[in-house]
Amino acid sequence: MIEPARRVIRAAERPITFSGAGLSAESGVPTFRDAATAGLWTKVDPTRLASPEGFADDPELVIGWYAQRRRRLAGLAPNPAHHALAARPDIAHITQNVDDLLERAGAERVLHLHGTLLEDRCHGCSHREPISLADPPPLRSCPRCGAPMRPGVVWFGESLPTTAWSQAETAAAACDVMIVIGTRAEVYPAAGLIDVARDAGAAIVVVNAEACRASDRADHTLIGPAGTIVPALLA
Ligand code: BJW
Repeated sequence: MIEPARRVIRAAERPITFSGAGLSAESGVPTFRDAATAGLWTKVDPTRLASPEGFADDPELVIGWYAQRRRRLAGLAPNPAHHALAARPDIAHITQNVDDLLERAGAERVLHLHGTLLEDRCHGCSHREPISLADPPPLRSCPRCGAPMRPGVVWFGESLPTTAWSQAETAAAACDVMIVIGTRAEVYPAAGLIDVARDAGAAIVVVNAEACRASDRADHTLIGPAGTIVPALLA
């Protein structure tokens, strides 16, 4: 089943990827919604931990949860899917992931739609600071305005980073193949990029451990682990 998709990708002039948590799952990063693999949202309430309201209610709880995730990420490594993608500098990457595993594998063109765990930003002003994953900071105040600092990620109800979003929309509208990897494609507006690419005439290739909403919009769906399928697809 992989050969037709491989041919489409080989012939592409402007291939891009759109990825989610499943890309990093084999590196040991938990996904969000997988019951079988204890996705994050199956254990904790996203409205308490990944929303401005949750942060206002209990900032210590939120900062502590992100500190655990950051320390865990510090000890992880890119998997064969990240390496295969990074080995293709002609492919641009749009990711919902807040990890840096694509970059650690050597990928240079990566747009992060949901921010990054590698920096904090002020909850009140535009101040940003890089942080250490291995030694994440405790709850603290912004040195500029005094509001609390929080992880530089996008929570529910928050806008996506303007530059990354507009570059992603442009890339999706201009690509001729979009490889969708490891996402249930349920979170918007990010998931809408699949429609942007498809409506512009791009072929959609989905690599996912299960059938998902993206499969309905795909020309080729490959069900299985990204760490095995992506290297074979790009070989
Ligand atoms: C494997 C595998 C392996 C496993 N190999 N595969 C319509 C339009 C616009 C917005 C909305 C809308 N409807 C609703 C909304 C609001 C909301 C939303 O989309 N909600 C839905 C849940 C319904 N969206 C928002 O709030 C967004 N902001 C927004 O809309 O702003 C506009 C606005 C602003 C102000 C006022 C009014 C409007 C923001 C969304 C932010 C999402 N944030 C999170 C958390 C990031 C921080 C953190 O990490 O803590 O981002 S939530 C979480 O979901 C995270 C992810 O990036 C995102 C997507 O998850 P993903 O990657 O798809 O993971 P999973 O677990 O769902 O799927 C993994 C898949 O991989 C599974 O299928 C597995 O089977 C597979 N897999 N192992 C291959 N080895």
